[in-house]
Amino acid sequence: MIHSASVKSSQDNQQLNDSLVEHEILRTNHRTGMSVADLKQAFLDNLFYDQGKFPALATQRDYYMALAYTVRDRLLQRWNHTAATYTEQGSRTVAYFSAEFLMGPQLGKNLNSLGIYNQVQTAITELGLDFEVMLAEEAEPGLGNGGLGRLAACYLDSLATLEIPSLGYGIRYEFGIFQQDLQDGWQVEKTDKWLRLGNPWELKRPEWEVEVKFGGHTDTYIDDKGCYGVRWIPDQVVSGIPYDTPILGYQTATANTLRLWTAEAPESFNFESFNSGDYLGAVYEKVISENISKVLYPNDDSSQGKQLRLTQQYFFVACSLQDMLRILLGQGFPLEKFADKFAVQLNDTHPAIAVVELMRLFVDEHHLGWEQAWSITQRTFGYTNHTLLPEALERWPVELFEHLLPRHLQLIYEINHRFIDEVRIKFPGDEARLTRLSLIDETGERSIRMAHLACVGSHTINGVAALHTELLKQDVLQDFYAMYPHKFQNKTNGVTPRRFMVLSNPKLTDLITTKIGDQWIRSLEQLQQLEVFTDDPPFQDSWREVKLNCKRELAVLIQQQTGIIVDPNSMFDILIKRFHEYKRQHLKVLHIIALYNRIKANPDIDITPRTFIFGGKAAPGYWMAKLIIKLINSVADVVNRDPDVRGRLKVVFMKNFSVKLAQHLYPAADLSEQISTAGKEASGTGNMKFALNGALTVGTLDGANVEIREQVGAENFFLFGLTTEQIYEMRSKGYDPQTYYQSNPELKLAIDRISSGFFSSGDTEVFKSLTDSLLYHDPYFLLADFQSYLNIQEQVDLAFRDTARWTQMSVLNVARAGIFSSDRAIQEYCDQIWNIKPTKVKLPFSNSQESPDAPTNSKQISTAGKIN
Ligand code: 26Q
Repeated sequence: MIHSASVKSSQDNQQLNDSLVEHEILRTNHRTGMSVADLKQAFLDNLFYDQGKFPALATQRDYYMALAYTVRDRLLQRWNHTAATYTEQGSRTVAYFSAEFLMGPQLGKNLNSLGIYNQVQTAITELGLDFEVMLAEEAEPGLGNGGLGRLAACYLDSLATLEIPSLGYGIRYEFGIFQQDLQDGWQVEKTDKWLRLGNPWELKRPEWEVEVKFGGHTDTYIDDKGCYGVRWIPDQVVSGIPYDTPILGYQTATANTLRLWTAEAPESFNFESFNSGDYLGAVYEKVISENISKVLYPNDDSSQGKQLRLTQQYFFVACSLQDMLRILLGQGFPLEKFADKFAVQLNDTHPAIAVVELMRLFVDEHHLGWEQAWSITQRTFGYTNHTLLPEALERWPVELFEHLLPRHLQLIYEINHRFIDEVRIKFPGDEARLTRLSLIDETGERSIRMAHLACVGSHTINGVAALHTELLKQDVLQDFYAMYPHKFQNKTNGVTPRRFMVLSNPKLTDLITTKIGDQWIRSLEQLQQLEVFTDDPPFQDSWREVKLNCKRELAVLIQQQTGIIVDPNSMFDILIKRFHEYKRQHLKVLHIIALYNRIKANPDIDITPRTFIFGGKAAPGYWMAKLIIKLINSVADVVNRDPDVRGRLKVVFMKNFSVKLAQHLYPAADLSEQISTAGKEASGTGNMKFALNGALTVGTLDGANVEIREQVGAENFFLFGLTTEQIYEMRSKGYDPQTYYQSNPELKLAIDRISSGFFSSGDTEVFKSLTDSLLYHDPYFLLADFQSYLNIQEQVDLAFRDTARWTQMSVLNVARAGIFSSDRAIQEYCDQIWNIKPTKVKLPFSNSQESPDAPTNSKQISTAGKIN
């Protein structure tokens, strides 16, 4: 849609342009009007003409689609004007390259952005239909694993809201993250067929198809000017077809684009096979091509050099860079202006091959000299690192590269050669350093270190929380820090308040807005103004009432989904995130077992009632993570049924954690569990979502927890556990978990109860690998942190019983967490990494024709519908 030749030609055609404006004005009421009457009319129109249904035949799906198209028309209007503005002004543009975008449901979000949530709710209700059911009908696009993918989505929201021209580039996976089911307490995976019933939010743009080469070999030649060149003769060509989704800013006219690529066989696919009568062979080729964008890899921690994964990465990067060249040249810019037109951000190393592909495009296809090409390339890219786990650093076998991307391997060797020369000049005679820094890992199977490629090819390298960035500098990337200290920056993550407060917690939103107005939604630091109400009793009452309401709604959902009845007056203690040993969900389980054991030892013990809620997926191949899920469900079965407990403890596992489900969980939390081993969690973003919804955090000094604690004040944060330094020290001195096990009776009893089969109907085998790992290795220091965790949880219990104090702390958490807005983060990226300013988009006329009685703020009643 942006900057195409057809836009150009229609610009030239003044007559058509004038008619379009006139047409738009005439059609406004029918097609893009915002009043309840217009919305009703549009909905019925879409039901009739788009779905081809009259009401008696229409299904819930038809209603959802008709409503989605109604909303989409209003988005398209803004999208078209945004595209026209950017084309006209040749705006500098951010291209956010990410293998994952975890967008969440679009309907409610877009209604809020347009400011017509209430009008649409009224329109639908007046038509005698159920708006909540329509919201629940939407299949979530689960095109991401967790934090990194959701961060990309929050950043797109902020980019549009801050009116920054931007494109998100990624892959349109046919199957997103698997759907998680439970069978006998074990996770089972089901494919995520999110596209089965159609996706009303995307537009296919076949006219911008591109071709991507794979495999084959290279050749050299001398051109007619006598210049040496390299040609890549691939053995496979695949088509990339873009699908665009508009990303509307919060109550702005800016609608940016998320452009996701689908792989198809080219039109002329395997002509020879066809002609030689090998019809099935030709179809087989087609199937192979289409596999590329078939499925999202469901692991978020380890990179086991899988060819299809590298193929996916190169595929979307090659498509996106070609697309950007089309835009650049189409707007009349010379190639040399690439880095002035675009700032590309690499979301981890998944798109890092872009550094090499851009060099290939410049040098091989557009015949720039190496130095000039390299200078543009380095000025183009910024690289964000999201991990401290050594096993998560991407490496690809040289052999795989040779086979899949032979020309890129040559270019990597050349980049490496020049880089190593640079290192030699800076650190003469330091051969060990060269080995450490090289883009090629020569130990064992030779492989390409993608993080090194990203560091060398980028102007800026950033971590995602202050501690993480320090650890990158001192540890994971220390040699690069020595080489390029000026490249390193910190950009602490942020989350969008539009989805994680306004949309998901409308009652809290209203309460805040009645006190401080609604500007905080775009300027989250204004939440500070709440501080003056912290100790105001009526305000405290309202605050508690909002939280209790959210907990009641969640209790309903929990009962619907699990059959478990929970008490909304108990403390809602929530741990939701991907399952990983470093995140220590099993430390939480040890805590629960310890409390349970106390009850068993003394059934009349005075104990603060708690509802423990877990959620999250385990990578299908990660045995220990799946075993921890099974353990949670096993403990839940015993604790929830034991009459001695008298309902004072309840353990709930909510299956299939997703953005949709998350929106019901953050608002209902009293306590946010952020208990990773210090030095392991890069940042965390759930921690921010909880704090902004008034939950208090129990956490280690890890990732952004450190900054959350600084912001909200140590007295309003429940800190426990070893620091990163203490962990490093213990590890180097030789850590023995046995000393803790033997000397701590509560710890010993908790582990023994698991080993003894107490939670597994006498089966002493099922959890053996888990207890053995804790007793003999404990790589994540659960045993070392256990007592500290129990102690702080006693403080949590006490604090919760003092409702006034708890409420005060809760308000202060919200009031002081404004800095964790993704708007703040994106503003920092714009100022300090991308050097980009907003481009204002104006609609040519005002079309806000709400009926006078319709409120314009975004407000809603929350859903208690189906989640899965
Ligand atoms: C790599 C190679 C092959 C297959 C999959 C992958 C892969 C996919 C996803 C590796 C990692 C991921 C995702 C990582 C992730 O989500 N990291 C989290 O990023 C958040 C946003 O910055 C942080 O808050 C979290 O701390 C970090 O764990």
